[in-house]
Amino acid sequence: MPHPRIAILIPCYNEELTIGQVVRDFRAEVPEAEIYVFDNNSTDRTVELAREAGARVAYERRQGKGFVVQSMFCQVEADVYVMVDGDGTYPPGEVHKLIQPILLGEAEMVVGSRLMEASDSEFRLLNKLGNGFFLKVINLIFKVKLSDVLSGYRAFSREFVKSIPVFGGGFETEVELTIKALARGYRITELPVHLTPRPQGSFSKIRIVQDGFVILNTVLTLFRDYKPLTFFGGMGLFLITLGFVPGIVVIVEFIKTGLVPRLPSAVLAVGLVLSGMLLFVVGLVLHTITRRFQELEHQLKLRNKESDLDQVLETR
Ligand SMILES: Nc1nc2c(ncn2[C@@H]2O[C@H](COP(=O)(O)OP(=O)(O)OP(=O)(O)O)[C@@H](O)[C@H]2O)c(=O)[nH]1
Ligand SMILES: [Mg+2]
Repeated sequence: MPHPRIAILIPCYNEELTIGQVVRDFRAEVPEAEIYVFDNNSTDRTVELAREAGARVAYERRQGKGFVVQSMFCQVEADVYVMVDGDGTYPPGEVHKLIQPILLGEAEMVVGSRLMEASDSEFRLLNKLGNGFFLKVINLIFKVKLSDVLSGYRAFSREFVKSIPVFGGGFETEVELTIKALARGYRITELPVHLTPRPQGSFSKIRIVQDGFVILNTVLTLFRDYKPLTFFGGMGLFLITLGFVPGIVVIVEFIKTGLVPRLPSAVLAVGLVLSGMLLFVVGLVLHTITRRFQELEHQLKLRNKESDLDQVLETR
């Protein structure tokens, strides 16, 4: 890319204490970039200070970081996108490192990981525990080795931004981006960044328990949608195995005596095995449908790439 258009996207909700400095820092780091602050009904001076610092301000009325991400991805036109929090906790100096793999075409999403060995982040304990839990679950389900799935400091390629469907309205947006990227085979690169705490008087918008449950729900829903055979098949196998506990006794007795004296055990075993098989079949059917959709999506992607290329050639 000779002159890539870079957009810095900052979702903001009441960040008057830090937003001015964040905008100025990014302006200094990447003078050629367009900086967008997406305000979400802030009741303080966030908008005013962001404008003063030279950012373009856009508004989103639906409250929640995820809704903001949806409109940012939809409205902003650029070649490289950087998303960062407005709370000044992520280092602006690392932006070049984050953009580089996108410019080189080596990744579609680059995540500033706060938890890699090289990063020396100051984390609140509950955030760290929550992050660790979701990380383990996602790494296990998708067989990857990510180190941070909730980071808010990321760079994306245009292709990624314009093709990834995000629906989550709140703080689940980060896991959604990560899981959907994995499910679509996009390349994710993680680079270490140091997280610093919010300054005195600046308040976190995350409600640990409530948002934790929303994130958990999102992970489970996406697990069901993208890995249906593992999801339903796993539950099915569990029920079938459970059915064998009363079942074995009944079978052994039947072989020895030719009788089934423990009728309740026999009924329970049959019920469990049948339910398990049903779940397994549901998994199989959904797996086939998901695969077909993945193929379709792949073909659409190829078509889009071809027409983009045609456009480039025409404009030349
Ligand atoms: N537009 C918009 N931005 C939001 C909303 N909630 C949070 N944000 C922004 O999203 C970014 C991340 O929110 P934070 O509260 O910092 O969440 P966090 O980074 O997970 O937690 P801490 O940094 O530990 O407080 C910040 O820039 C917030 O201003 C919202 O409802 N709307
Ligand atoms: Mg933050």
